[in-house]
Amino acid sequence: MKEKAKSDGVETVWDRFEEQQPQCGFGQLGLCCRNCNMGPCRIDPFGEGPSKGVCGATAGTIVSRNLIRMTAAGAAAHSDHGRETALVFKEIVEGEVPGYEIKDEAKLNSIASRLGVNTDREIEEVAKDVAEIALEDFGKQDDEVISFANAYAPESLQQVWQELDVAPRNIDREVVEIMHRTHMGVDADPLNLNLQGIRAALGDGWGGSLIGTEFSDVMFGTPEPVESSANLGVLEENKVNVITHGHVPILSEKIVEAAEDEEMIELAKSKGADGIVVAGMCCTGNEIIMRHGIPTAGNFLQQELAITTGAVDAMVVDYQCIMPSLTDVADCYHTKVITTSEKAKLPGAEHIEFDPAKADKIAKQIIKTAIENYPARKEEKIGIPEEKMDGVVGFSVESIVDALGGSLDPLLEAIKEGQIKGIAGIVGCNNPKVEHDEGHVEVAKKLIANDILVVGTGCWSIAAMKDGLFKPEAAELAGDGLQAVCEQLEIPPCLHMGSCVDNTRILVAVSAIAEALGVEPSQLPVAGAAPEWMSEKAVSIGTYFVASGIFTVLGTTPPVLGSNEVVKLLTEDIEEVTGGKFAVESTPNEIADLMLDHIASKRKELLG
Ligand code: BF8
Ligand code: SF4
Repeated sequence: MKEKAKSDGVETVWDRFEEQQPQCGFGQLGLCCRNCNMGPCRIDPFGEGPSKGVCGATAGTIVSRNLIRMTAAGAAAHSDHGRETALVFKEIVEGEVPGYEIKDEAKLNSIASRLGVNTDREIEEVAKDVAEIALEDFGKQDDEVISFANAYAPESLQQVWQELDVAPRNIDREVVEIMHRTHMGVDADPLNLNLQGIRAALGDGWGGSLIGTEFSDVMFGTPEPVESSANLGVLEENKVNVITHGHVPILSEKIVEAAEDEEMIELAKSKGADGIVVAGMCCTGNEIIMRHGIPTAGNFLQQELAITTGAVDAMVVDYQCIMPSLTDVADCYHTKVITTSEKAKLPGAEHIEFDPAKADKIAKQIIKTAIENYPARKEEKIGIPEEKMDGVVGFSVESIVDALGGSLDPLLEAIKEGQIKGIAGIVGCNNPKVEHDEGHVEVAKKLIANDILVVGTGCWSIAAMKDGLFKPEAAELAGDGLQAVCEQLEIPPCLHMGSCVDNTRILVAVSAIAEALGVEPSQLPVAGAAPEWMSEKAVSIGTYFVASGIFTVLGTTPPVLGSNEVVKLLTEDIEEVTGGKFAVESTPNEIADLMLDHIASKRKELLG
């Protein structure tokens, strides 16, 4: 597809990445500060030029401020998504959004029970209280930990947060406080700055993202194993192809429904198409593949390539990870890029604003726009690759427990017996700094070969699926122990747990395992990795995992190397307090080795 792009005269992310070389060294090290207009200032990493900014800020201050601003943006993105989900949920209860419903009452009751809400009432009453508590977590002004973190995080973990004074008090407030503290002339202490970064990240993982996941399950159903397929080959030449790209299931769920509407299918046929294909991309793709088995066209680095097939009649986007280049690429074909969120408009795109109160009508309007664009295809530019891969997805914590026969015991037993040596979470993006998907796939393969059960989310999941790792037969690539477990349970050795907000499913799973064994999450033979991460959301994710006791390996270097103090804090000192820490390794082999070593040493400590 890269070659097709070239011959069609399309510039891609890889071309622009080349043009950016060499990238700015100060930026890479985190040593550039633009936080006030006495600057911009930069610190000489070699100690020959300035060691302080105009205001006197040191490398440690500048690196820390820059890093936690990344965390703030990531936490904000996730949590704003979570808020949107909670607001629609509240509107369901108030009867303002007729297109949505409470689909999974059992899940709602389980959330309510965790929150201490009385479930012995009409479901609407329960829902009202749960929605109120969630929205309070975004707005309350006291210093108590947010209710969701309090309800979901293990007691021992919360104690650590209290001791460090990093328990999140309000999901939004922690983000605002980062912006305040990093303003010129406020917090200059690297440790203090990073602690606030941790607090905001915890507000994301145990707050905003968690609310996003839980409420989406209630409204759209908790995922269960379902077969589907992934890669650009899921597009069909003779059908209207609609790609839904972005993050929020509130829109993509409705797109899926509208495309199944008889009236829409008839309209597509009247334009000469055989039907309508909806395919996902990035995390909104993960949301609809997990819940409905809707195929996924690709992950982050494939968004431009999808349009390059010449067969995408509309690419519908909401927000996050949407490249502004999409409209340039679309200009070379007939594709309509349709923006839907007031928060995320693209010059050159058609804007059809989504409003949950008129969800069905707007979703149909979007599908109709795609259908009407079908006859505009440029025949000579159509070229859909054949590649697609099948697999089983849909592994929520609930469905994993079901697959295990109703309790975690068989998994714990397999870990104790050594059939499964440990559990690894692989998450995150694509990044042109890494060969597309190679980090994701190779790390996963090495881990399963060593009897590590792999779970993951985000663009990792799509990479793994395209490589066949979600097929039950992929168990053949696993070590003997893991293979036997997979065959017995009829599951693949790598489990798709959802979108990036659904990393909270991993937090919940790890907490449940730790509680079942009566230990801290940090004592478990568990490790995480983000081999190809690029987004600020990934910074927040990595931080909340480390602050929840999980050893986390990054495959691309975060901009912190300009301060030894900060590097030591994140890769060594933090382990003494939270039990988790970061490491950075660039090759998949080394990433997997670090995880294997960590898991082996935790096994030894835990099981002898
Ligand atoms: O939230 S993994 S590139 S799509 S940021 Fe984006 Fe990264 Fe993909 Fe989903 Ni997550
Ligand atoms: Fe320079 Fe300090 Fe202003 Fe940053 S805050 S730009 S280091 S003077």
